[in-house]
Amino acid sequence: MMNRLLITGAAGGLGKVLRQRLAPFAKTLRLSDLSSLGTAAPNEELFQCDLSDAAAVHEMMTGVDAVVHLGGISVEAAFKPILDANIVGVFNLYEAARKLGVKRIVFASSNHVIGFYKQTEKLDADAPMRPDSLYGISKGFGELTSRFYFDRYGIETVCVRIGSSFPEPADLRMMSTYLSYDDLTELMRCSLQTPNVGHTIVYGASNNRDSWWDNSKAAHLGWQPKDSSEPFRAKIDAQPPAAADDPMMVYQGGRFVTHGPFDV
Ligand code: NAI
Ligand code: 15L
Repeated sequence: MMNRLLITGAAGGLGKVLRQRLAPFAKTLRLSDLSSLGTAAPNEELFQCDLSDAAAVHEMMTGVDAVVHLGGISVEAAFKPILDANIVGVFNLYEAARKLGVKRIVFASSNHVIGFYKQTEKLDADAPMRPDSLYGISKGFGELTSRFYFDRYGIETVCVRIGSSFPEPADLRMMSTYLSYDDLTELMRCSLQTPNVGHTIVYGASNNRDSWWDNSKAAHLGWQPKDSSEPFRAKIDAQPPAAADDPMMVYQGGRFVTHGPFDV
């Protein structure tokens, strides 16, 4: 078992889930966020900071064995907050990892790095990025940064292109992108514990019937999703149908392709 695992973005939706579920895999969880993290349990250390603050990020990373990096802006937004949280934030994280010798990071990337592909296309890890938003661009920056820090410094990263990880799918698109919390947890465990992951890109989706993503190039992780969106199909089918040309029905990133532009 590792000594200390850092989870950034621990006050967020997935952070709250993984705070509970990753506890068995480390003696100590260090939890970080810009927002309040509540009260520390006996196995927890809390560290509130802004990812854009390099000195604070260095302190946050001190004494850590591995990181699950969830922190940052998680939807489309104006460029400045995305620049600070997701671009400067990821750079600060990797620089701290380099200086402190942290050797494994699991990066919460997003399907929005490939969101401008049509839903008729099947993608694997080698598909060129086609971001659908400034948010998607920032996740692409994170993936490229992690690639560089592996090639140059040997810091291993699993980039998880998370689909839609919520208690249940909200619409027809999410029937393809849904990632259950159980499958997410197991994917995080595999990403943290598999030896020699190098630099891996994996799509984070459950075993959904109408998936667009092929994870054969991440087979070495040994991750086999067990859930699927099928139990929710009747509920989603009961929703009023969207028009065939609604971006939700056309693009892998759904309506993210239409957001913005925003003022800086
Ligand atoms: P969330 O928005 O609920 O959580 C993100 C957390 O990051 C928040 O608690 C926020 O306070 C924190 N944060 C934002 N800016 C920060 C900054 N400058 N410094 C420190 N902390 C900051 O998002 P969620 O759904 O929990 O997602 C977690 C990660 O997974 C995000 O990176 C998101 O982009 C990614 N992701 C999530 C998906 C999902 O379906 N939930 C899908 C694809 C990617
Ligand atoms: C994401 O990247 C977002 O963080 C999440 O809120 C959802 O919008 C998800 O993608 C999705 O595509 O459903």
